[in-house]
Amino acid sequence: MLGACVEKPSTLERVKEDGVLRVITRNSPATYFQDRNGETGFEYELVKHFADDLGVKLQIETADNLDELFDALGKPSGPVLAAAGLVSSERRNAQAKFSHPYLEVTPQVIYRNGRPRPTEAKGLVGKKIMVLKGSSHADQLAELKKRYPGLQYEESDAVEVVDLLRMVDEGQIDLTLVDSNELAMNQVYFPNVRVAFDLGDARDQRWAVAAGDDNSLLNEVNEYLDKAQKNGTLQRLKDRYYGHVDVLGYVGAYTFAQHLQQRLPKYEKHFKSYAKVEQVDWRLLAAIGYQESMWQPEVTSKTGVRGLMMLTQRTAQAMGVSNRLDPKQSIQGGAKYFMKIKAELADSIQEPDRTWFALAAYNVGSGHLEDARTLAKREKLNPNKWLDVKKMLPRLSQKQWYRQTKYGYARGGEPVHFVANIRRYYDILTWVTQPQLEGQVAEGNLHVPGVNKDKPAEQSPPM
Ligand code: BLG
Repeated sequence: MLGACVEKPSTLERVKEDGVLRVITRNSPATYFQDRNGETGFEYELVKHFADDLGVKLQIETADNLDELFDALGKPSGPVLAAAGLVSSERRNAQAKFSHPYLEVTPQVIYRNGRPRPTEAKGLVGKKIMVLKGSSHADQLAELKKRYPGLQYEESDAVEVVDLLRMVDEGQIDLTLVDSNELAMNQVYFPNVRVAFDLGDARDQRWAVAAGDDNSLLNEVNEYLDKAQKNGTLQRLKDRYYGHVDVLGYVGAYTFAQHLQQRLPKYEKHFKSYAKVEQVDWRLLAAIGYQESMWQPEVTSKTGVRGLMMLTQRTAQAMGVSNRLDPKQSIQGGAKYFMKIKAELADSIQEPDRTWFALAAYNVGSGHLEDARTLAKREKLNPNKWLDVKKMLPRLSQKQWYRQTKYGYARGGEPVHFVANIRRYYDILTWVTQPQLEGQVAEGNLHVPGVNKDKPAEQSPPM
């Protein structure tokens, strides 16, 4: 009988034959959620790169809690890989085999600003604490309870990390435990949550295959993760999803969260209506407005530039703005000016760099930006790439360089920060706001991805 001597295909062979990689994850901002462009999230993007690398489609499935996730992974007809911010532990090693690490996270105790702040494990006793059921944080608390029998906590499978943070933010519970990356991403929604202290050492997140699985897929995963580490893919993802607290600082991140709730709703309709007129994403205009004035219509810079979108007198005149302090006019003028200078950029500059160049020109002027492009050419750098031109811009404030340029001295460092900050605000705004639907100009549509109402279908259609 021929069949008897044919070996069972390995998991990797099966994946390649089927042309589909079935991955189980969790629906949360730090893993997988839906935004304006459809499916997104740190785990999603990384695992999508991996599926592309294998040349197969990705099929995402979601589990409601971690116990369910490991159960599904163990089933013969189940998903073959788990990518869900998992940390290996002795208990889990019986259920799964873990990959090389891709992200280091620290468990953090979270409290509400203004309430008593515990600074060590002992301080958890007597507090109302909730964590995710089956999480590594629940394991940590179980371990601590041996030392502090008075410690009480609730494990819930009815909530997600965002719910836990909201409960702390609103004062329904005193404390929770989340990983540093989850806090980094969610800080912008919850202005009152703060880190009390790190509970234990940093730990590595890893993907997992079922314990009983052969090693074919795991080996492939490991090779891929090593490659993503070396070629910068991982770093780029980390920076996009978790880097904004590093860039803005904790104070900046919660200040932004506060302003998002208190200030943006007043101007959202203007951003949307002029974005529609100028055919630009309203959230990019809002990000410019935040960088310029923190959404304050009456500010004036040391150099006399004024208003929500910080127009110079000359720009205001050219754009037909009679009162720079009128937020509506300022947004209208800013939007129009931004699109005008963008349209005037050289055709050789492609998106997304084109947007970053236009932002730089908004801040430093098109002439100075052109000077920086010329310096880039002289240095054999690419004058059409933002990464290269931004290295040249700071030279415009050094005499040895600016005296060789057409337009001379400029505060060249400013547009570099300007663009970096706006990109950061724009990223955050795209996570926390709904896309603008055709013809719709609605106010106050802030939302938090990962909460149940946004839950995507259990089985996503193949892409
Ligand atoms: C920009 C103008 C550009 C102008 C450049 O200055 O203002 N942009 C706007 O008005 C929207 O038009 O280019 S030029 O016309 O080609 O010369 C250069 O002059 C504004 C910048 C200046 C900046 N903020 C928008 O980003 C600013 O105020 N910097 C000073 C900050 S402080 O006073 O040191 O705090």
